[in-house]
Amino acid sequence: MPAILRAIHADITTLAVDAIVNAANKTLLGGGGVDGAIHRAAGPGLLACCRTLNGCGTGEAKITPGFCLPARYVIHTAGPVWRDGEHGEPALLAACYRHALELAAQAGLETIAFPCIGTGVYGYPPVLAAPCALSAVREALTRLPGIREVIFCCFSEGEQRRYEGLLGSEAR
Ligand code: AR6
Repeated sequence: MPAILRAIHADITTLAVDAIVNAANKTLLGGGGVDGAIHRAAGPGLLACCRTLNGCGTGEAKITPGFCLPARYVIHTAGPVWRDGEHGEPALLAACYRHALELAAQAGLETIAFPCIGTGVYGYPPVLAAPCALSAVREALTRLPGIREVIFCCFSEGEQRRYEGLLGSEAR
C-alpha cells in the first residue's frame, strides 16, 4: 500500500502520531516557533534528553522520545537559514525531510507529521518550501515502504490550502 500523504491545519503538539518533526536549530536546545511549542508541551525531560545529543547539523536529524506529548517520538531537524536560495537551501531543506523519514523508518515508525520546516524564523519562502518538501517526501517514500502516513501539519489555513493544491495536482 502506498503511503497516505495529507495536509492538515493544526498545532503539531496535539497530534497522536508515531513521530512529530521539530523544526529546531543546530543546538537542539530549544527556541521559539514550533520548537518552543514542542518543548513546552513535552516538558523538561525533552530538553534534558536533547542536551545529550550534541546538536544536529543543518539538514540532519536526531530522534528522542516524546515525553509528555501525545506523539511517541520527536524527530529534531535543523533547517537551512534562507539567504537567497543560491546557497544550497533547497538541498538542505530536502535533506531535513529525507533524514527525518529515514530515522522514522529505522525506528519502525509508521506515521509522521511535519511542520513547514524553515518557513518561520528561518525565512524560507513558503511558496518554494512546499514543493521542495513534497518532492523530498515522495522520493524518500519510494525507498521506505514501512512509512504508512505522512502529515503536513500546517499552522495556517492558507498553508494547508497550498499543500492540498500540490497534493491534488500530483494526484491528477
Ligand atoms: N504547530 C505546527 N506548526 C507550527 C507551530 C505549531 N505549534 N508553531 C509554529 N509553526 P519556525 P524555522 C509553524 O519559526 O523557520 C526556532 O526558534 C510556523 O508557522 O518554528 O525552521 C528554532 O529553535 C512555520 O510555518 O521554524 C530555530 O532557531 C513553521 O512552523 C528556528 O526557530 C516553522 O517555523 C527555526 O526556524
